[in-house]
Formats: sequence, structure tokens, C-alpha cells
Amino acid sequence: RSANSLSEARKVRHSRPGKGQAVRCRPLSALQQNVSAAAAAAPAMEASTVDYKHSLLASREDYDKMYKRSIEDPAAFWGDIAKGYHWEQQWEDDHHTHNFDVTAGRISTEFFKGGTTNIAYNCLDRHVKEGRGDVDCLLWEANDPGTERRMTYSEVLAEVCRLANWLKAQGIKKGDAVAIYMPMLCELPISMLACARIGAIHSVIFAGFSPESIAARILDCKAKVVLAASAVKRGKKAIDLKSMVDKAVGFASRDGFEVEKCLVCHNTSAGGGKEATPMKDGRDVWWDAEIPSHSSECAVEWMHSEDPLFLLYTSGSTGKPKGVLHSTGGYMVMAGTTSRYVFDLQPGDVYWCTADCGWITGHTYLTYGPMLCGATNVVFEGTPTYPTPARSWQVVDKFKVKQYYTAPTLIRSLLSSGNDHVKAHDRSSLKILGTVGEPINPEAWKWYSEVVGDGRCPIVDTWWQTETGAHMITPLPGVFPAKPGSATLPFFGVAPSMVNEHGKAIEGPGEGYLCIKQAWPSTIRTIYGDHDRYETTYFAGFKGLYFSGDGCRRDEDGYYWITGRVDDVINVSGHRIGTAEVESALTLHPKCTEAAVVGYEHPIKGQGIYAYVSLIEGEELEDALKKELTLTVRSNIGAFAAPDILHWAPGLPKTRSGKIMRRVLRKIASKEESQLGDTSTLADPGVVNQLLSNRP
Ligand code: 6R9
Repeated sequence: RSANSLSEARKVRHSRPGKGQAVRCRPLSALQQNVSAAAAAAPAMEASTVDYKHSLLASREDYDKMYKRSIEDPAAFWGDIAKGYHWEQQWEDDHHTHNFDVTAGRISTEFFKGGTTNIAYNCLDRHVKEGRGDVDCLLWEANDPGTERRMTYSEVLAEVCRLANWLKAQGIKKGDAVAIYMPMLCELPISMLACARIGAIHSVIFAGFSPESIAARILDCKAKVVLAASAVKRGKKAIDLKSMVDKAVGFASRDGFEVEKCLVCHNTSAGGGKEATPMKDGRDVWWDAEIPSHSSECAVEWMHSEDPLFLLYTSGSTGKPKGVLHSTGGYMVMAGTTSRYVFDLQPGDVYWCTADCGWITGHTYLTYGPMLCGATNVVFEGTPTYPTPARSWQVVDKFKVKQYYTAPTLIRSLLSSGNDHVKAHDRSSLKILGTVGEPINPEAWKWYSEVVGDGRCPIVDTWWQTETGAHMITPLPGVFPAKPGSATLPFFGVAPSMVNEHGKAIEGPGEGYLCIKQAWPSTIRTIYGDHDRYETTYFAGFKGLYFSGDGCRRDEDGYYWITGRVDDVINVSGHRIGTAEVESALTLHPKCTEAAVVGYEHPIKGQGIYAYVSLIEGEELEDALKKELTLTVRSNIGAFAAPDILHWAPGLPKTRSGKIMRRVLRKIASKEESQLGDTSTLADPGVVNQLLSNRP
């Protein structure tokens, strides 16, 4: 890790001390050597245009004009857009302020100050009131082919109200946190919307996290109520979810916090009767026993624009996962607007986002954004390659999906199964194809465009983050040409700044750290319970800027090419994993004294997890111990964070001041030991040869 932004950050922090560590990032020269294929390919100038007529924007000039206004006068621009939503109380003229400069006081963002609204009302009631109640809202497809469920907007509204009334009956009120641990059932978005309706802050925990991780999240926001499901089947495997919740609730109790109620949805598609799920008297109740008796009407809680909407925990380069907090008005407007423009979504469009609601994509582009647009959402419980790689296209054909949104990792995995499974199914309903989560390599991009889209669907490669809440840099279909591997141009209201290690803006083409200069409506408002950490993580690195943690390149046309994380975050199949989290999980094993985790290029997942482990005297890394270490990570974080490769490290390469030289570890992991660079500052240079002779 270089001294680059650290010295800068220290200077900034000096005048405004904060807890935690300032942003740390790799020097730019490292970008070239340690990024995915998208970045490795020279910024191809070839542009790709397919014939698509956007329903709102006729040309690049339209975009340019709107973009200019959105940056020069964000208050007026977003004010005009926000009029398309229901506000119970109009915001003030002077509704938008922000400060991104840590030396100028508290970091803050405000949009639509003085206004009150409710996002669940805008997602549901508004459509029902305007006569779209009979439009399908959710089209649910179970893990096993053959089971589906349809719910109209009116039906979803009624179920949301029933659950909202149940939550109120448990004493949940505006500002209380509610934890949700569910697989992709209709009840998951319904749970989120029920919380939003009464002003409760939902915290969705991906149903792949371990009991320890669930407990940490419940404890951090003091969620007295947990909404859960009995089980889930993913592919051939049935997973008991309720027992995870039970363990988590037990851990929370050990730490002095009692969960009072757990509402359990019986997932019949996972097989097994209710008797398979142990229920604790007084605490655990069944959804189907409780909810139907509640009224299908529930008054809306009008929320101030800056009232919190939800919490979502995400990994950073240091410490425990952070509770990213989004507020109501700005998030709503940006979620709806990006969905409308980027997917060209209109009421009744059948849209499929393959993300799980446990991640931000499932929040903004499965639940809120598409419902704000009145779209029909496919909710898919299973794995898109089960029972065969053709499953995705069968679902597309069955529901006549128009916009399809997925992650590069799935595209690469489908590509590796050949074209027959795609060609065998009718995809003529498809109009727009989206990707998110990690850089997409041009090869996968082209396959997606040419094979899946038959060369007639624009590809939208959308760059954004949990913290940004909504799309930030993204193509607009049919408005300007795309380039395979580029996220192209900023969305309205987004002002990127590409800076060098000193925080100096780079103009024109070049390469740098990707920052944002001014607040956009869905800016992360704080890290729950730790505003200091929020300021140091995102704003202390480069003065006056939000730092994304990503590197990027900009070409002659002003197009952005995201090169991947420059901090200690690895992106595995589009899931963010902090190396520090995996390291501390590994060292929980009594035989592991130290661990160092880096990412390496993986053909399907984008990045894989490569863990170097030091063991207690006399131990060697045998298969049994490898299994135990993997299990330790699975049970402390979740299966998705398990290392792909474990490498025994009798010693780790450290500087004389004791810092692990991860640059060296990355080179060894990627088998580029000929490019180790300067290792003269290592306390014990012999360690490197030891590692090389020890390759797993
Ligand atoms: C939405 C989401 C955010 C990180 C982000 C970046 C990577 C997301 C990308 C992309 C290249 C894209 N990322 N979209 N990289 N091109 N289109 O994924 O949020 O889970 O918070 O991850 O994902 O590295 O910083 P999140």
C-alpha cells in the first residue's frame, strides 16, 4: 500500500479528527496489473449502436442538455422530476444542500427538505389509484420449474398493509429497525414495503449469511422483530433458514439483546411440512397463521424526505461491515428515475432483475425502482443455471421478459455452456439487457449482445454501489452508442471526478481514482451509528470528494471504464467481500495465527479469494485443516466468502514496520512472480521464496 492518499487524508483529518482509518488505496500503477479483463483490454474505441428508440430521449443532445442542467442546478432539475411522484407535503424551494468537504464541517446531503412522502405509497397505492391495480406486480418463479405465483398491484398492496398492521401490533413504529432474512419469495419485497409503509427501517440480510453475521446485524440496529422464512431450495440443495435465525437470535441474546418476535413464512417450495421447523413459544409465529387476520388497509406514515428508509450492511476495506443508510425522498426519486431512463421502464413492462433482495441491486432494481415505474417484476427463487443453463431463457420466454438485468459472472458462466441453450428458446420479447456488479469483459459483453440479444438489444453496463443507491455511470439505451466493457457516461446529477493520488483532478483521457464531486439524490447519508466512520471512509481520502474505492479510465470520448476496486475489497461474483473480514474469520481458528487475503482473477467469478495462512508451530496445511479453515469462514461470514485457494505461509512478506506487502501476495497469487517489483524493503526477503516453493 502506498503513501499516496494517506498523507492527504491525514492532513484533512488533522483539522477534523474522526474515528477509524482513512481511506487506503493501491497506487494507480498497480491497477494495470491487478484488474479484470475489462480493464486489461485497451479502451477499445469501437462503439456499438443498435436500433433502439428511447421513449423519453430522442438523441445525445437531449441527454447533454438535461445532464448540464442537472449538474448546474440540481435543486431545480430534481425538483421537476420529483413532481412525478406523490408528495403529501411539497418540499421547500430551497430544498437541496450538501457538504462533501470534511474541513468545512459535517458531511451532509439533503434533498427535498420540508417535503413528506412515502415510497411504499408511490410504489403501490399510486398505481392502484390511477387504475393500474390489476396489472401484475410480481411474477414469482420457484426454484423447481413448474411452480409460479402471480400477484397484482392491488394484491401486493393488500398484503403489504396486512403485514404493516401486524408490525404495528408488535409495537413497531416509525424509526424502529426490522431485520429481514428471507429467500426470494414474494414475501421479501412485501416485507420491505410493509416496513417502508409505517416508517420502520428495514435491514435485509442476504439469506446466505451465517448466524454470526445475522446476529451482528441484528445487534447493530437493535432489531426487535425478525421477518424470516422456514427454508429455501437453491438448485438441488434445501437449506434450513429458520435454524440460522434461531442461532443468530441466541448469539444476540448472549450479547444482551432479545429479539421479541420472529414471523416465519412457510416456504412450501422448499419441501417439508411445518413440523420440520422448530418454533419457540411466544417468540416465533407463522406468517399464514397471523397475517390473514389483519386488515388489508393501513394508513401510510408520511415520512420527511430525510427520514431513514433502510439500512444495508456492506463490506469495506477495514473493520466490520458498515450499515449503509439511505433516506426516503432522494432515494425514491433517483431509484425511480434511473429505472425509467436506464431500462426505459414503463407500466406493465415485464422486467427481470436476477439479483437477490439481500443486496442493493435487489433493493433498488427489483423492489423500489421498477415498482415506482409500475413494472411487472419477475421474482426468481432459484439459481439461473438450474436445472440446466437454459433456465434463464425458459423464464424469459414464459413471462415474455422485456428488460433483463444480471451480473457478468452469470453471463460468463452461461457463455461457457455454449450457445445452444440460448438459441433453443425464443428471446424476441427482450428489448434491453443490463449488467451490474463488476467490470464486464468485452468478450462476455459481446456474447451477451450478439447471442442473448441477437444483436438487437442495447446493453446497459451500469456502474454504481450500495452507497450510491442507484445507477451512477451508465449507458442510456438508444441515446448514445455503447462500447463493450465501458459503463459510458454519468447519469443525470452525477458529477464524476477522476483524480490522481494527490486528489488532483485529471482532465481529459487518463486513468485515476473515481470520485464524485457533488451530492446526488440517493447519496449514502451516513453509516448507521457511526458518522465519523462515514466521513473517514468516503470523504477523508480526497478533499471535497466522495471516493468510491474504484479505479477508472476515461477515454477520448469521455467514456468511463471501471477498472475495479483499489482498496482491500474483493468482488466475488459481484459480491463485495472485505479482505479484513475473511482474515479475521480465518484467525478465529485456533491453529491459524495470521492470515492475509487477496483477490486473484477468476474466469467465472471475476475475482476469487486467495488466502495465505500462517499456522501454529508444528502444523502443516493438510486437507483436513483446509476444510476446517473453510468451515470457519463459512460459519462466521457465509458460504460465499469461503476462500477458493488456501496457501500455507510459514511467514508473510512484511515491511520492517510490520505491514504486510499485499502487492507481493497479489503477484504470487496471480502467478506473476517475475513482476514482484521492489522487495528490498521487506524485513525478511527470504519469505518470498518460501512462499513460491510452497504453492498449493
Ligand atoms: C451495485 C453493486 C459496488 C462495487 C463497485 C465496483 C463494482 C458495480 C459495476 C462495477 C464495474 C460495473 N461494480 N457495478 N464495476 N462495472 N458496472 O454492485 O453494489 O455490491 O456495493 O458493489 O461493485 O467495484 O465499487 P455493491
